[in-house]
Amino acid sequence: MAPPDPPELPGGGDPRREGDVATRTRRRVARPPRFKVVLYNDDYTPMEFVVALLESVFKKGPAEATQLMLQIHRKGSGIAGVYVLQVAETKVAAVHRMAEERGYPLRAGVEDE
Ligand code: TYC
Repeated sequence: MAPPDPPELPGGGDPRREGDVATRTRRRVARPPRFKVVLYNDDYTPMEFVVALLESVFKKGPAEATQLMLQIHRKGSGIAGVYVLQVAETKVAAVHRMAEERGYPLRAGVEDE
């Protein structure tokens, strides 16, 4: 009969091959890099539009969306969310498309985490 599998441990190492907890290397893939989607303030985009966009595109609740919009309004920019690159770029494109449809100058961008 085969010996039972060793327990799963943080880091994913295999005790049968590594032997020592302190020197074990990762066996599984690394976490993919993540990117911030930054939203920028401007003087023309209506506050209600930014709140609605934070709810629909970035899945914020109404209270968090309102607070974040006000923070961007006061400080000049704010982080709408953190995502893998392809998702971050899709969110930025959605912001720009929705703003342009209504003639608003709202801008968003992707930054390294
Ligand atoms: N400053 C805008 C106004 O007073 C509101 C606003 C907030 C615009 C956040 C953009 O990312 C933004 N209507």
